[in-house]
Amino acid sequence: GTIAIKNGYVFDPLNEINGEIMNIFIRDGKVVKELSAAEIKESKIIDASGMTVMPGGVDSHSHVAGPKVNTGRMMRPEDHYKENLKKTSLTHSGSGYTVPSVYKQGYDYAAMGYTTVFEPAIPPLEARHAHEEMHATPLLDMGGYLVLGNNFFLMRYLRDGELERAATYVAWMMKTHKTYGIKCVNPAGVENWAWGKNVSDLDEANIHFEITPREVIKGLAEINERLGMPVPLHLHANNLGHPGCYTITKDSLKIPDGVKTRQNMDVEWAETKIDPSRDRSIYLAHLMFNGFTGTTWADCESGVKDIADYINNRDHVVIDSGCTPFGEATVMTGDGPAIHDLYTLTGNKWSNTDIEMECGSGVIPFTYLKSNPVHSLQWAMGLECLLLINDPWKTIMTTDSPNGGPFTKYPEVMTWIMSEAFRKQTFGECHKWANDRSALGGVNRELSLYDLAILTRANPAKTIGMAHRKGSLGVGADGDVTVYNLNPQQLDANNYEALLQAFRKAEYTVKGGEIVAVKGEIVSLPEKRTYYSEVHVENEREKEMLADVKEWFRYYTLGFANYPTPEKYLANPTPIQVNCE
Ligand code: MFN
Ligand code: ZN
Ligand code: ZN
Repeated sequence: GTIAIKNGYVFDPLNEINGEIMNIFIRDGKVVKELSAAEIKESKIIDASGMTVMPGGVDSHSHVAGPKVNTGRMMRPEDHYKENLKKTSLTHSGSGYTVPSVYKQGYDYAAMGYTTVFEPAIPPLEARHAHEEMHATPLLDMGGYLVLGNNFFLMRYLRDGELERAATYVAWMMKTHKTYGIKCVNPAGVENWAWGKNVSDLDEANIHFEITPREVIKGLAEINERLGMPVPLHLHANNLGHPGCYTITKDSLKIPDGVKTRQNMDVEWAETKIDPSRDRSIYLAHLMFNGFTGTTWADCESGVKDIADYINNRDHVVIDSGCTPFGEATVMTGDGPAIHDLYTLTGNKWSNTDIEMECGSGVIPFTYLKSNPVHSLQWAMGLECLLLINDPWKTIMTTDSPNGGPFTKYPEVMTWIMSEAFRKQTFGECHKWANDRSALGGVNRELSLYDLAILTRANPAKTIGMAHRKGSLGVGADGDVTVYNLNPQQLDANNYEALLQAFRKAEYTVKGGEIVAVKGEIVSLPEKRTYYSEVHVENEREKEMLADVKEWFRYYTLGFANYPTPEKYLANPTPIQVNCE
């Protein structure tokens, strides 16, 4: 079919289109230059005059699938009462506020204009579960990063200096678990947590494996480029959520400085003006949670300015913010000890899991309060992450959903970064530490719709190597489009209610050329895709590596044959061919 989105103000940063009035044409799911007069007659037409048009939203870090997400759903019945959704003739019923059910999360994202979401932490042994939940999440094109920073094989290979074998192992793991990129969570520390310990320094060797966080980060960053991966190494740094953690964060970012990026995918690139390939060697997740100075919660301050200065002066880092809008959250992470810390602080019910030979995780409910000094500071720090880094192509807007708050709070975050008046309003309502202990109060920067399109579409897509089809309205891109009922000519940052309203419910969400949501209501449910990296390495290398893996696989409680995730677990499996050097 065909569709024409007419006369909207278009914001498409990958094509340097900044609010021009244009028509967007889509045929068979892809953006095309034009449609014939006959095709136009048959087309669906969206009249977007007076409205804002952007590529569909892309979320490069949101916890939406897999065992820890499901644990969050199971351990919080109270979360289900808060919001529930009645079944319609088209849509499934659903419930959940901070951790919605799979159906609801698909509808909620689409209602806000998002079409693509990547799950940031898939444990290899549980990849099937993660894929089943991605498969069941309607409307969203998805993919996930594989948790590898505390993997027995990798820690052993890296410690023994066997970089090539480690790279071959990672390539095999990507294919085997149908995942898209490399994730590293609290490197070397989660292994120690199996023994009730952690690591607190980049050069502290963990027990048994005797490998340091620095060695793991360096090894994985090098492997990432050697393999030609779509995504930079995706790092959840050590000491997360500890006062004083900003120094280890900054030092971690220095490790891959100088590792040359080599993204080598076999894809058809959509037309873009800006080079759509990734140019960063490290993606630091949820900077806010890693940006505290001080020694205790009583003396902590924001260290985001210091990290932002470093990032402003270097070109190899991209971050997502992990903003914390106030309210309820469910904190979930592969970083088990970080959850234990929050348990000792709050006494809330919590869960912790060890995934044999591979990784771990934890989950705990958490509420960010405007009356709380630290939570107010955290709110300010999340916004600092997006406003103190000068180049928007180095930042991505997230709440690390549901860690800082659920993704349905994005409209608030979008409005805070666009409106100083809205920030002032919140400063007035929250604890004074937000102002006293961060630099946010002195920031008068207000992002434009063009900047916003970078932070929520173009840059997440470019960063994770999806700009060949996402985050762009260039010819050949996927026909994913958001139309917001917002007239850029009449945009008034002081009228933040209008911004909030426009962002909460997109006027139209178009996915693959089909209208899927109108004013927040789901109107169709086209098929979705799952992307993963099929990394090609030499057969002989793989054989040799597998002989070793099979030998050690005796220690798994699972048979080797039951380890892989077959393609049938994926919705429209879409391998990205990746060529190792
Ligand atoms: C991400 O995985 C991911 O997430 C993330 O909540 C995570 O009391 C895992 O509640 C956190 N302390 C305080 O609020 C401040 C200290 C307190 C004190 O101890 O003294 N200070 C005051 O009360 C100030 C009093 C003066 C004043 O100014 O009012 C705690 C509390 C907290 C702190 C709580 N920390 C946790 C933060 C959340 C989530 C970390 C990590 C999180 C982990 N990825 O005159 C006057 O004005 C009086 C002034 C007052 C006075 O001095 O008395 C997954 O992949
Ligand atoms: Zn994380
Ligand atoms: Zn996260």
